[in-house]
Amino acid sequence: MNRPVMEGVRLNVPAGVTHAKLIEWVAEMAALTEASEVYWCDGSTAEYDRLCAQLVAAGTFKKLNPALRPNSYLACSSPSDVARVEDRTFICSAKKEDAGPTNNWMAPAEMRELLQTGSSALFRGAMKGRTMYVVPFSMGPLGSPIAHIGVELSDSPYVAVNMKIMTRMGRAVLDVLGTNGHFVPCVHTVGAPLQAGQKDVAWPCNTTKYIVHYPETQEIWSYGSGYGGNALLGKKCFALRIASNMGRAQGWLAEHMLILGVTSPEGKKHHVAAAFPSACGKTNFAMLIPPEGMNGWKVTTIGDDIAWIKPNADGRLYAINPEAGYFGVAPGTNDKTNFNCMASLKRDVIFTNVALTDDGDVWWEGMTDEAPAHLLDWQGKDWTPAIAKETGAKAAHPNARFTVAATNNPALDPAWDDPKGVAIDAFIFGGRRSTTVPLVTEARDWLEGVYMAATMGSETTAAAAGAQGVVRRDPFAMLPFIGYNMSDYFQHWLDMGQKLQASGAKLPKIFCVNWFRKGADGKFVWPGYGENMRVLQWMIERIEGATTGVEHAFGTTPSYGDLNWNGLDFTAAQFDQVTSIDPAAWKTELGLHEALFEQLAYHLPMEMSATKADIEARLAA
Ligand code: SAT
Ligand code: MN
Repeated sequence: MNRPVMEGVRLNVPAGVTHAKLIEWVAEMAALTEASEVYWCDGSTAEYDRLCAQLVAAGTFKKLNPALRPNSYLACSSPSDVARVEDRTFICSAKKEDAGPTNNWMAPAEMRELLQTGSSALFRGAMKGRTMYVVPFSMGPLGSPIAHIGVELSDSPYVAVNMKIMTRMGRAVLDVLGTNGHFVPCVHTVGAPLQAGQKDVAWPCNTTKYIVHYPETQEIWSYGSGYGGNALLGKKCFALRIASNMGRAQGWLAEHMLILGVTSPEGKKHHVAAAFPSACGKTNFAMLIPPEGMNGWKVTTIGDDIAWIKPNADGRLYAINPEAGYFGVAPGTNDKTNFNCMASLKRDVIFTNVALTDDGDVWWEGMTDEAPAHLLDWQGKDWTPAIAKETGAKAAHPNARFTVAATNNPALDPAWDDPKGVAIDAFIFGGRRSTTVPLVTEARDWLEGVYMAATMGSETTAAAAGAQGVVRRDPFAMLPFIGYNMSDYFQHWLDMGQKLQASGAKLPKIFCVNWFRKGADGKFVWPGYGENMRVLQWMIERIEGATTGVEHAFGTTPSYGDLNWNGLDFTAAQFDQVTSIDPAAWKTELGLHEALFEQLAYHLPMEMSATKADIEARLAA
């Protein structure tokens, strides 16, 4: 059924789509953005192939050598559009206090004027000369009681094909929506309208960028970027920023966490959810292969980036992965750091900002010990090891990414798509810290765990635009992703714990880890990757009540003899280097906790300062 709108653009509503509110919104957005065409994605493979071919013709994609990397593509972005833009990300709640001091805020009416209603509003005419893709998607298994639906309107076919991999996308979602199902409206434009006859560029975007969320009306508006979380709006914008608001209102958690299953040699299975900031190894941890010497242990992946966690009737917390694919960091990924990931990337991949080899395959720093003799770097320039040595030029951008379906992962957990989710036994929180924070600490109770997560610090990475390697507080690894006031978020975690405890359920244990302590030589002391299984085993044994640890000022840590060292030569002295507690460093650290609490004073739960006082008293004793 074709229904004309004012400007004469056909809406091309597919037969059988009867959701009046959806159709009305699409019409309104087509009129506002002056898109030249409207196309509804059905999510089929034929459509994916067609759009990819179109992206190849437009110069956005290069098709990789099908003999080396079947059904795969490389996209290289504009150098000004390579990562999330946190300083351009806004939470436009009605009240500023509800966005809190860690989010950028603007009054909704003011933002709407700028984007939508003003005479020179940015979205006005923003899609001129472009097709508006209607991308219906489900975050979580289609029809699951934990899942939620969104519809993204985007003028980027790159976004449409990435959404096909990253979410359950297409016609089936519209069928679940029916005539009046609830969906989160997400509007995205690269902000590069084309005048009649104007030739397009390979990666259209705008130097002005806005990533905007209206929590009260659950809307997302994204302008000017085509990259990652700025543009694939199901991910950070919906599944974290908007969903954290939904979770707060409805009594559940939307977290920046991987979910993995871990099976012991005896066949007993546990599930853990682990929060680390972007580009700190969530994907590697979620696909971990236990080292030799730990035969019989097995890790399976439920998710690698985001967890939606809801209390079940049995009193336990159940988690689903709302996504259907991985948008992971390529540099540093190799057969040793993440064998399962490399296996996942053998085919059916969209690579963004990695380097192109002369035989039409991809390469990135760390993929092989030796770099190819010649490459085209992520900006299409000649690259050789000699040039790199001289200029420091990277072949792949440090935030280069792959987009691949979860079903490509050989370690995929059989329950990854289970609408009911998996019961969580433990939460892990970890930052990237070259000093101070020990390898692993177990919280003595829920409150102590919430304190650990809330005060977590991490060195910044290339996943966000801006300075790298700077320690900043990144509570729950959610600093860029909490869609409301952070103090209220801490309170929500405390309330959830209290409610679960009141129901008589056994709460998940909470652990804090740090794989990144460095020695005097500036090198990581802990070998990491597969060896993290040793820490995971200790956690499982703690959950089972099968091992001990040593209590200290902040919690409980294993002593050297508590970890399984079978097959690894790691001395007690090295162990001391990654677990030692330096009182002076901790004094400084607690000062940083205090600075965070001062910043978050409005609504900060009293328990936070009280827990800090307890730690200080224990440290002084
Ligand atoms: O937000 S992205 O999906 O671009 C990557 C990340 O920061 O985890
Ligand atoms: Mn992430």
